[in-house]
Amino acid sequence: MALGGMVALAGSAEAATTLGAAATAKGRYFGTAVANNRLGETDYVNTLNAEFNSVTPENEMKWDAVEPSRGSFNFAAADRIVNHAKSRSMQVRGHTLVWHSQLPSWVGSLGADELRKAMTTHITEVMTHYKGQIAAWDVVNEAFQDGTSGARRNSPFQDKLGAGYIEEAFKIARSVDPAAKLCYNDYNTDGINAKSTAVYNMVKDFKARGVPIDCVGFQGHFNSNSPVTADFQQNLERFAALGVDVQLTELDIEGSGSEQAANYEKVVKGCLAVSRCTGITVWGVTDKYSWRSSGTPLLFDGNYQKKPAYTAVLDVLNGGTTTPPTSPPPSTQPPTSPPPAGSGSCTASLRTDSSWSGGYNATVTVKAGSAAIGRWTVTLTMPSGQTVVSLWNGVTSTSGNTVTVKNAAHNGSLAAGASTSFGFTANGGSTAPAVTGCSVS
Ligand code: 9MR
Repeated sequence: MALGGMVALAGSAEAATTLGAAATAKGRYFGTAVANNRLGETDYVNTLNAEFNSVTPENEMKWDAVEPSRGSFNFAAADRIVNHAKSRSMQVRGHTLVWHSQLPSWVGSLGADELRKAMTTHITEVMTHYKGQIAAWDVVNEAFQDGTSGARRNSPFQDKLGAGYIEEAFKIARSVDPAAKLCYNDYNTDGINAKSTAVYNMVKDFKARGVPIDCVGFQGHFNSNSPVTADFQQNLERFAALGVDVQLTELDIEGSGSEQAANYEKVVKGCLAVSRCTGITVWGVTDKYSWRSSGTPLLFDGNYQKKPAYTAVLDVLNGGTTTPPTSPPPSTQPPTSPPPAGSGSCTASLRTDSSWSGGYNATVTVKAGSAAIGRWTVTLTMPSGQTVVSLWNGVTSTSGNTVTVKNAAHNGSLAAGASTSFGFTANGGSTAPAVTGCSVS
């Protein structure tokens, strides 16, 4: 991947002057959604070329654009974007192969057998056309419902092929272009909540059964109703711990001025702190052409002027205000001489981060006593009927209503007085469990 801009020397420190170059220096890409019909506008193209090193066609690779009628493919608009990207050595994210929206009506009217054939043909034709040119594909987009059910969204695919359509799509995709990273992409999954936990459980199941999946896209469409939450980074971490890359795929944050800048800063810092967060894509170059233009959610205003949010993002990427990564490598460095196993003490406390009828997410903070510790074990007594459905940054076992959580490989060693945390999602009630013990055995 080539640089999307110049690297300049600022004073004695080397600071990149464009988003693409700054992200590259951090081992990431910085991309934008691109609309084919804007490629004739000079300011648009100049900004795109100067600042970004990855593009996602905003609409041009969707089913209605590339296969408006069965078996008749039209790649002209998407090709123009891909060719532009290639000519500037930018990478391309493919968006998207299987989605309930922007789906031509002929697809929805097929019976199950024909729909399966049509899905197979669609994935095969589109991925073959772009084989070798796409860094990552959003193979399946937005397959889960909003809200607390954790259920799959109704769509022709879900309703006629069953939930297995998702893994069918990923398997076909792998066979067509084995070099492309295969992503699941969704929105309202940017924090720890019932929907993101449902996606998490699907990805975990895919990894356990060898269903090919390489990455999860978090769209990142934020506004006051859907704010950047404190557990944003933690959510990325729990997915990364499953062994997939994570990417911010459609980032935009409504607002203006320093408040918008602060939100962008949080999100970009969150990505930089997670080593498997491989890149960020904002959902458009300029506020002028945003899908929600009135919310002015992007980094350049309608006159292509850099907004405070732009400066905040560039500064974070340049490391000016960034804290070092916390995961991985481990957030707490092992002490230089490891404490003997079983020595020291710890305490644990639990807080509920969010809850809904029938479940909740919680974080447990584990703190070492006055001596360093090398490992820890926390016990929780669950209210009857509750089960832990996913847990991150710890290793769990259950016996009756006692859940025992031991440290993960990276967070057992704590200096005296230092703390770490693990998180989990429970179903079957929303009453918090009791923390019944913390030991270093
Ligand atoms: O930005 C896209 C807009 O131009 C289209 O009209 C819209 C139609 O569905 O899709 C927008 O992009 C969506 C993306 O493909 C998937 N996630 C949500 C995005 C914003 O709606």
